[in-house]
Amino acid sequence: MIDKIKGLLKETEEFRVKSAEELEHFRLKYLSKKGEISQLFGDFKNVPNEIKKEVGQEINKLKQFAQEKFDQFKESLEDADSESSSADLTRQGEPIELGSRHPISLVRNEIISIFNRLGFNVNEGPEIEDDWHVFSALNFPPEHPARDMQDTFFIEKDPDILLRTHTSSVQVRVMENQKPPIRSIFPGRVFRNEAISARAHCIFHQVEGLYVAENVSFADLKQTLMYFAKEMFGEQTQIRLRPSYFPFTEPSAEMDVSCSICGGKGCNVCKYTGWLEILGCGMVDPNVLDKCGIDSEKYTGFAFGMGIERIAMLKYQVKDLRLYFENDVRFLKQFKSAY
Ligand code: 2NL
Repeated sequence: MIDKIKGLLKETEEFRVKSAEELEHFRLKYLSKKGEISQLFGDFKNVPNEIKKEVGQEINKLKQFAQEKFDQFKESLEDADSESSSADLTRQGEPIELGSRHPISLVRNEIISIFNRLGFNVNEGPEIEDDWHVFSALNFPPEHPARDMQDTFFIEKDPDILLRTHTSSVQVRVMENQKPPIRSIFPGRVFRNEAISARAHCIFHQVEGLYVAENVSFADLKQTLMYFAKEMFGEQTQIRLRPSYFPFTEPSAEMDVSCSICGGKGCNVCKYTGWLEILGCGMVDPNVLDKCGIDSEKYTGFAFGMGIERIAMLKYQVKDLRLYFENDVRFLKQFKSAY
C-alpha cells in the first residue's frame, strides 16, 4: 500500500498540463470520486491497525499534493488565457510602406493611355522571333548591318532564331492576321547587342504604333503625334519633323519636341538647341504592306516608334540609363503617379 502511494506521488509530481483538457484528465485520474486517491481511502479500512497511522498520513500527503498541483495548473492556464485576451484589439497596425511603380512602367502606361484615347488598342507578341518577322518582312536588305551578330542576339543560325530588336515584329504579325483598319500600339522589351553605358543598354523598352486604313496620310501622322506630344509633355509643347531614313517607311522622319525644361530657350538638357528628339516615324513602305498580305494599292498607313527609357529620361531628368535596371529603392521610390 505504501509503495502504491509513493508511486502515485511520483506520477503526480511528473504530470505536466498544457491545456484545459489535460487539466480535466488530471482531475479525473487523481482527485475525482472514482479517482486513484478516493480508491486509496476506500482500501484504507483493510489496512492493519499497527500501520494505519503511517498509511493515513501518506494518503493525506498525496491528496494535499495532488490538490495543490491541480490548483497551480489551473492558475497558470487562466493566466495564459487572460494574457491573450488583454491584447488591445483597437491598437493600430504597423504601417506598411507602399511600393511605387517603376518609371518605365509609369511612362509606358501613360503612352498607352494617350493612344487609347485616340482609339488605338494594344498588342503584344513574342520576344524570341525569326528572321522574317524582325527583318525580311520589314524590307531590311540582306546585307543590312542590323542583321549582323554584332548588333543582334542570335539564338540559332539557319534558320535564324533571334531576340527581337524592335517591336515591329508584332506589327508584322498583326498585319498578317488582321484586315485593315488596324490602329494599334505595341509596347515591349527589345534586345540589341551593345556594350552597357550611361546612354546604351542591351535590353530596353519600346512603344511602336501603326495605323493602316484607306486614305491614311502624312497629315494624319503629324496630327496624331502632335496630340501625343502635347498630352505627354504639356499643352505648350511644339513639334518638328526632320527627314530621316528607315528601311520600313517611306518617307521617314524623326520628331523633336520643344525642350520642356527650358521651354525652347536652350539648356544643358537640350544641349542649347531648344529641341529634344523623341521618336522616329513615317508612312509604311508599300513593300512592307504587300509582304504582310495587305493590298498597298488600296491601303496606306503610318507607323512610329519610340524608346521608353529615353522619354522617361527626358520627363524625369534621369541622367544614366543603368539606374533603370539596378532597382535601387532610393531611385525607385522617387516616382509616385496616377499611372
Ligand atoms: C525609332 C524608330 C520606327 C517604325 C518604327 C514600323 C513598323 C512597321 C512598318 C513600318 Cl510594321 N514602321 N515602325 C516606323 C518608323 C520608326 O521607330 O527610332 N524607334 C525607337
